Amino acid sequence: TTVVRREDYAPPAYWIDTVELTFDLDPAKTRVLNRMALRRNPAVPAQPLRLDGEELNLARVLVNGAGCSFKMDGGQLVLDNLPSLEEHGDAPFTLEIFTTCAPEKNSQLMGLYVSQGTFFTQCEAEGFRRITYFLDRPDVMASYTVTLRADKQRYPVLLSNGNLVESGELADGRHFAKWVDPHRKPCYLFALVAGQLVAREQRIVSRGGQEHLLQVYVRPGDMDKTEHAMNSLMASVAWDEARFGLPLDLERFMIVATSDFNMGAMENKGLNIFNTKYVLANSATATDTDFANIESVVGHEYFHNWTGNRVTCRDWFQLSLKEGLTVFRDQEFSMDLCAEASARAVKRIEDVRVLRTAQFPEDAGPMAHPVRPDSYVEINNFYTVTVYEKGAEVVRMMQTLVGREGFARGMKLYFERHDGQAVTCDHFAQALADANPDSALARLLEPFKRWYSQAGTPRVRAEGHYDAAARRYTLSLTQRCAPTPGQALKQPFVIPVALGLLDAEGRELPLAPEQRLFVLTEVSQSLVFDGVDSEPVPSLLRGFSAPVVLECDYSDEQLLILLANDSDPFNRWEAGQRLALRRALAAIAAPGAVDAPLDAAFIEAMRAVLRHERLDAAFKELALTLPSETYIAEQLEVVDPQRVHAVREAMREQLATALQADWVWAYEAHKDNGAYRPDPLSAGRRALAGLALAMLCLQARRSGDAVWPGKAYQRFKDAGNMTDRFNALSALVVADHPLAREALTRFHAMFRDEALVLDKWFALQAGAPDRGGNVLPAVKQLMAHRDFNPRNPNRARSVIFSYCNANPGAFHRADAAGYVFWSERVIEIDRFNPQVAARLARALDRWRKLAEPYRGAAREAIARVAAQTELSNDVREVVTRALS
Ligand code: B3K
Ligand code: ZN
Repeated sequence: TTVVRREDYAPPAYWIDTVELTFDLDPAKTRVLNRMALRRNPAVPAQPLRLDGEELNLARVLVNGAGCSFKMDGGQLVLDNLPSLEEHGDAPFTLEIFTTCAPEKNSQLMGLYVSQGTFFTQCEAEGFRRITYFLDRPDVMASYTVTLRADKQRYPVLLSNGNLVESGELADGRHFAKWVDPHRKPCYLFALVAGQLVAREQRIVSRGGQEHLLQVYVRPGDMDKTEHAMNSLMASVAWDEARFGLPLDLERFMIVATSDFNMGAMENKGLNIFNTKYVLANSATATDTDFANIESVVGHEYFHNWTGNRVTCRDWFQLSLKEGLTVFRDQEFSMDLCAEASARAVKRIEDVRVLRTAQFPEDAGPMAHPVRPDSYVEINNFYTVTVYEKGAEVVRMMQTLVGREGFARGMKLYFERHDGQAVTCDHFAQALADANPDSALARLLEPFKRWYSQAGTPRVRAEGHYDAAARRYTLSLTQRCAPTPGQALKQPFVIPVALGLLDAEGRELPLAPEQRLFVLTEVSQSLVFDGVDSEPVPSLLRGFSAPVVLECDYSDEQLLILLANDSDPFNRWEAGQRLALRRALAAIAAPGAVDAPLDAAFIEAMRAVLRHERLDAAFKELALTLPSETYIAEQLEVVDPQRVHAVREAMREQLATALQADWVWAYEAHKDNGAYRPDPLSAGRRALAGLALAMLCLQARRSGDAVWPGKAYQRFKDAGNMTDRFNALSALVVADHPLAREALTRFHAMFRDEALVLDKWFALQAGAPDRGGNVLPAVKQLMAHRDFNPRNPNRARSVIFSYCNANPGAFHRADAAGYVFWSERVIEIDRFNPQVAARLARALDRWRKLAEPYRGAAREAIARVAAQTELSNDVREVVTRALS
């Protein structure tokens, strides 16, 4: 294994100007002719040409049409006799390379592979080298012409990037299509698709009057699930034009769905390839969450067309240049599509919840890395929540520092300067600062960029002091950040703290605009507010203005004031989470058996939120959902996962029982039966009705009441959409009611031909609350089910990841059986799909925090994986870091 370091970056020794690819597609043996025009990069000392390749069979190499000598070195094809190496030999030259590969044997799903009889490609980050020998690095940008040849019956649709310029018949029932991409691009954005597909089409006219053809390609039976993806695509095109003045730069924009895909989707130029999970939806098969995810992933990939494709990354360390920025853009897009301000806030809370439950643990664990990493063994391991979600928060902080208009100005300058280039995160930050010379960002640019270079989640401690005689309130803020691998000491971060002050009645105190945003730049700073008549309650980090942990010794009374009154919906929700967390931590620390962790004041506060007349349903659902086990565990030095699970379950049962009548009201008042629309408002009503039903079934489990499980079963059968149906099914499964079995059987029978729905069926069972260790045996049974197939990433995730990564109460078993299962699956999956295996390997990242006997057993399980001689770089890097 070799470590790649950011500081070792060197520009390429050659440029590739044009690429002509010709494919003879055959699942067993595809022939690829790659004809390139190259020239030496005069800025770099003359040296041999080294082309990357992986699992290719090389047939022939021609330079300027003639045979030439070459050698192989660690997978690379090395040409040291090139004309341009001779003196004054800087003239362009052509290189033709003939190779073959075996797409049907490609189980890694990187490069060219076959899924259900259709050819697909995935090249990011380094998959293009599995298609042909190339300078497989993002700073080499070329113009592509692609000819696809294949059997016409089996592969009637032949797609690649750009525009179709020619197509026709060939001998022997074969046909061809020739595509020209008008834009230069790095090879990771190359794509081809060939198979039996149908397309939903939509013609649109952009603001500038240009016409475009939008297409969503799916398998013939799935046409009835493409409307939402197309609507999302049209909304994305309109939004990028309206908000950033960025138009669609292609005549044709295609999305193609495949059921075998390692991640969510891929932004290949003009030919996005998607996991079916993020394309296919109708009200009968997809939940509100699916609809929302499709909207944001379609948006995300579309927005990459500018942030990623027009301006790309110089090297893979700059990944967040495109990913952080594009996540920020898709989050803003989803928020801007919300008609109501309350729905925007709900989206923000959901995004922060992801950050805190997934990224904060990453930042505190063995895989912690800066938003711009300094080194990697396998780049695929660095498509992380840090690079994506924390990266998006870094961009959002910049917007906070320059304002929304200033940010739009900065984006404009960024494209003026860098369109068509491969650049670094510094270029982006510099453009934002230069476009806003009077802003705090311009003043603080260098220290601000520590967000890119320092890993770890800063903790900000806030302490308020009220001086009644002087009518003065002083707030002192202190920051610190724990060491992370390779970074013992940290410089202070630039932390924008949006804030407000409330009086004891919950009224907002008037503050000047500059007082509402404080930028913390030192280790410790104080803010003074004069003319304050009584001790205020500070509302800090409004809207989650920075990705930090805020420590503040609020009293319960203060939190109750914030929960009931804060004008900032995020902090209103946060106050409720703090109250719940405080109770959870107390019950975890208390000796003896878990006993009623919740007190009357908390329960009454929750009742007031649930019954509130003006709060909307989506917010109520979030506020009444307790912090996750993962989030609770992160607050502890030493974690006993069973104790955490027991406490949280006890809290849920208490809420279910104490608010029984309120849950009945909530269910009856929010279970609409009208036509389904996936808008945030009605989705919020369904979410609250779903939570209420789950609580009612949980309560029934304790009381032995049969009415609510019966109603849930009825609801399950009669539901007019998947959200309501699945929520009812889930309520029965989570309550472990005898009717759950029957409902599961029925559900499977109803959707036996809907792969994405079966994924839900598997995931629900593998993620169910553990009762006396019953989940692991159930998971093993699910793996023996005829519909289980570990080689399909969605299916593997729905069973194995739902258990190992998303069900801590069932996974962390005192008998270590969960860990043994995990190690077996990591080793097994690694043999055919290292990327998926490496994700699974991350399930034990936080093993050092575990109490015994979990800690020792987890360590052993990781060591067992590490002891394998035949491990991929992907898994090797994860387990090595976990043990170091
Ligand atoms: N850029 C791709 C991710 C590729 C992952 C490669 N291991 C999807 C996205 O972020 O939009
Ligand atoms: Zn992306």
